[in-house]
Amino acid sequence: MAAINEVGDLTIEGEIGVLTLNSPPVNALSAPVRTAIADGIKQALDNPAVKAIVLICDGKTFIAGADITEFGKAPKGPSLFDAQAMIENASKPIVAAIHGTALGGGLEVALTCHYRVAVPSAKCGLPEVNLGLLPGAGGTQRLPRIVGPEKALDMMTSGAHVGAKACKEMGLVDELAEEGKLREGAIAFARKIVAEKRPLKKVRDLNDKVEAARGHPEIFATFRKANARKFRGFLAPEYNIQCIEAAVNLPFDEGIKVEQKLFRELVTGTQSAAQRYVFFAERQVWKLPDVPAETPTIPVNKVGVIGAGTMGGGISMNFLNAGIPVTIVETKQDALDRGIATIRKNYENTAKKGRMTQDDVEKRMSLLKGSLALEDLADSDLVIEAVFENMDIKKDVFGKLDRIVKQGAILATNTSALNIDEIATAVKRPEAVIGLHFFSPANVMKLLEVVRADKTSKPVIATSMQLAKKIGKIAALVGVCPGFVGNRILAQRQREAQKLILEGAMPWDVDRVLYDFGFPMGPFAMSDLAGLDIGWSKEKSKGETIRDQLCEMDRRGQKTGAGFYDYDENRNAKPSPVVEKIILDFAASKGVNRRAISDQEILERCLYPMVNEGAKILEEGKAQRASDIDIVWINGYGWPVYRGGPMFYGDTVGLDKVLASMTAFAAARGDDFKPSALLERLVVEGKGFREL
Ligand code: 3H9
Repeated sequence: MAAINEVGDLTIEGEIGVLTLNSPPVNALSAPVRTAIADGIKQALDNPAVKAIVLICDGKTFIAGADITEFGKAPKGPSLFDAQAMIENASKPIVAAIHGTALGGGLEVALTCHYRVAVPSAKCGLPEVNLGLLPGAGGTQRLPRIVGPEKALDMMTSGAHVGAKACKEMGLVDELAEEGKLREGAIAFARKIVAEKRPLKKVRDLNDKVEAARGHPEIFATFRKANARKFRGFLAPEYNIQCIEAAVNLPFDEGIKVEQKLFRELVTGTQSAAQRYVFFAERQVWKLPDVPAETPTIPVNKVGVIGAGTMGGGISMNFLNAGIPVTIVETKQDALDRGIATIRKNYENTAKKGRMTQDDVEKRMSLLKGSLALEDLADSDLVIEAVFENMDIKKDVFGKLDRIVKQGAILATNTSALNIDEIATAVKRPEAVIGLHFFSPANVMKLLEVVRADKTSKPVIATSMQLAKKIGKIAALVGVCPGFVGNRILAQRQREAQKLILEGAMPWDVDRVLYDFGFPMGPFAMSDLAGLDIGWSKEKSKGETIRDQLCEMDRRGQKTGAGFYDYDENRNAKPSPVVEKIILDFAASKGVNRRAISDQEILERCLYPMVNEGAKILEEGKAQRASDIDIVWINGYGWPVYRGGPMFYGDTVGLDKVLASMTAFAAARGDDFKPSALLERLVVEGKGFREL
């Protein structure tokens, strides 16, 4: 074996040269990897004994793409294009041998090879779209030439990782090797190519499929229309589509020019910067500086859930889906029956949509036990309480759990607002108490806030994070404070939204601005969806707020056909003249002189206090890092991923600008806008949150 460099080796096996890359963790196309490819291929081509070349990777995967950390830095070593040109124009056949994932630039390298062999467990994909990019190494022109424009549209705009068998069916993979025997299989395949004198197949020369689509612009029009909602606000899906159009309508080299131009636009733009940042933030969030990876964890084989309402039921489903038995406890038989029936109905609905078999439904339901006695939770490894949000009730439940549940178990609360340190005073083992704040619907929403209290032990934290991963959540570790991270920041936006409609805007103005920013809906549409009467009581209501007045008129949101908006029978929202009058009368009664409010003011008033609150959270150490706050807002509150979360957004706007606006607002409107000390310090230092 001859080393090419620190990440590449060339071995000669009879007439086959095997170029092996080994650059953990994912063989990304860093400068040394590109060098190893270019130099390794050259050596193999120069060696007269070699008749064909296999390109293979060590470690857990084939090349998983360009090295994302290199974007924006000065280029080093041979370009990817140079390495690919050497492969594609080689005088000897080159076979890509794929295991793990051939993604992005990795698949683009494989597409310049003359043949591709993969093990059945391998997956191929062009996931650049999820980084706000498009495949910028010829993938947009080569993939449609192999799989056809329709499949390329699906793959490139979803970023899906497609299994090797499906790849074989669509011609992306030429042969499947036996699992675990990729090297032998690829070498045997290469020998066969040589023996049969098969041609050097260049994907760039395959034109049948793109030519067949030429003159059919409806392929693209239909696709755009069908996905308009999904792609709203994102640049990358549209740019990917335009590249495939170019592949269909232009010669290969012209298509590459379109790809290059659009790639450059994306890679230098703010959307991709945000999406790349989120990629790393999603991985960073699991790392806990003071809870090292080797912290012992508690085996969780049995879960107890208290409360069979919407939240308790949703929480239970997460564990059932992961094959962990759940005992759910209620106080009344009918509530228990209703809760269990709802879980079954949810599963049956999934089965009806074909996303689960009836057998899967029964398997999950067989893991679920209902009970009216807390004593049945005695041998649970984890108990999650999801009862009414009332401190006395919660403390009472925890006091009982302390007496009943075995030592060593985790005692968790799903509270979204109450002080977990206080809840922990109800037990003699506060180190076992933690907050697991699920978001509704708990079986669907990705976010889990793991709330560490003062005395929570490290094994309890480590286990909670590990469990979150097991049930498919993205978890952020946060500290105890009112509303924790997510709702605490939300409160800022809600307060300003309410003030804005008093001062001069209408709910639909505020909603439109935030919708156009990229949120799935604005705060008033969200209130209508959730129900205006959450936390409202008819008996106590004195018409003191606009919400009180709406609820008193039975305008309680979508469910009553009216709230901040009027709704038709299909739940389409229309601005409401009734609400407009209520707001105007209300403002008049408070002596407010309403004025025209610009969209820019709405945006800044709603968003900058969120950035500022995030800074306070960091100052107080209630979140570990700015990017964790962004993860919370992207996964729990629909912050558009292409804007990177509130903290990234603050950096993008410029913290000096945020501070200037906050200071001006504070002068005119008081302490709600008081800038945080951290924000002020960062501006003085000329830094952003990302440099913390
Ligand atoms: C591209 O190719 C552009 C081209 O078209 C054009 C070029 C001109 N770069 O996810 P994991 C790190 S764009 C740098 O936890 P898994 C990751 O941060 C690229 N680093 O493992 C983590 O680091 P750490 C298109 C990368 O087994 C570690 O590797 N490709 C890259 O759960 C392990 O990652 C993609 O978008 C990278 N490309 O999943 C694929 N990838 O340990 C992106 C990973 O310090 N990657 N790292 O936290 C993935 O989807 C997953 O990492 C993969 C493995 C499925 C491969």
